[in-house]
Amino acid sequence: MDFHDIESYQHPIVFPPHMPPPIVHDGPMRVQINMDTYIRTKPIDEESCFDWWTYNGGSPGPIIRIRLGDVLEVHFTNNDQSGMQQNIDFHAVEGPGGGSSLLTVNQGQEKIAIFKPLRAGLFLYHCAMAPAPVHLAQGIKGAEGYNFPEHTDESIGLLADNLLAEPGDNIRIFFVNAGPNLVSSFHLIGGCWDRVWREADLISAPAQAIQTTLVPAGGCVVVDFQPHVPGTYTMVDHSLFRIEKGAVKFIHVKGDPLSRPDLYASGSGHGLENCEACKLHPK
Ligand SMILES: [Cu+2]
Repeated sequence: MDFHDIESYQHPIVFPPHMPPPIVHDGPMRVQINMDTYIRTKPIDEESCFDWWTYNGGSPGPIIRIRLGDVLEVHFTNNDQSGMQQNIDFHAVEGPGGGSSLLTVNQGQEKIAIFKPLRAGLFLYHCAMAPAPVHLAQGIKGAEGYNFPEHTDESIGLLADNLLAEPGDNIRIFFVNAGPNLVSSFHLIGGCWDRVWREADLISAPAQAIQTTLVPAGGCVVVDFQPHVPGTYTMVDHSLFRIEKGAVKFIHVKGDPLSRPDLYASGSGHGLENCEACKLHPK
């Protein structure tokens, strides 16, 4: 069947931590997404700004969510103000450059490429123009997912940059290590990953009860956590010096941490105590 004979729909532009809506179509579809790239200056703290090289203004770029059997039609325009060439290497695309050979665009140019992903999973996409480590470090990357696990569609409360949940919720995290150089030891302080689709292998059954999972540079993982005890949990790279570089996020589970004395209690009548200016265990 020719790609053009397949019914098409426009993929929405949705940035993490939000997720594109669940897929409702039955048969294969031609999923069209309009992507572009430009430089966007944004603050990274109170004092400094950074010139992000973005997809659609985001770093990371929009999440692409399709189903195996669909074809992906990417319309890619280079709106980069500096005149650089840019492209997209999709880790899920089989063929030279993961598609980047078809999507290398000059300033002001648009190219269209059509791909049929062959494997389920969560994948990185990124710009692969030389020098690729520089392009990645400048932020030009994103995530694509094919056949996410069941029950990926429930919404989750967001509190600023951090996750807000209730005891008993299933918290699912789609974690991408864009690299380009270092591996990540993804750990949850105060909890444990109940299910781990290691290296985002969504075809095999998930591993269970993993304290720290290794995510390679240019790789991903999908994890579930079902909290029982209220309180604040901290997602870190257990190479903990990276906390000082910002590699830390929190899951706030509503309620009193001492409301589950069957699981977590003081034997001496003391309350919770955290060190001053603690970046790991905020109240
Ligand atoms: Cu680039």
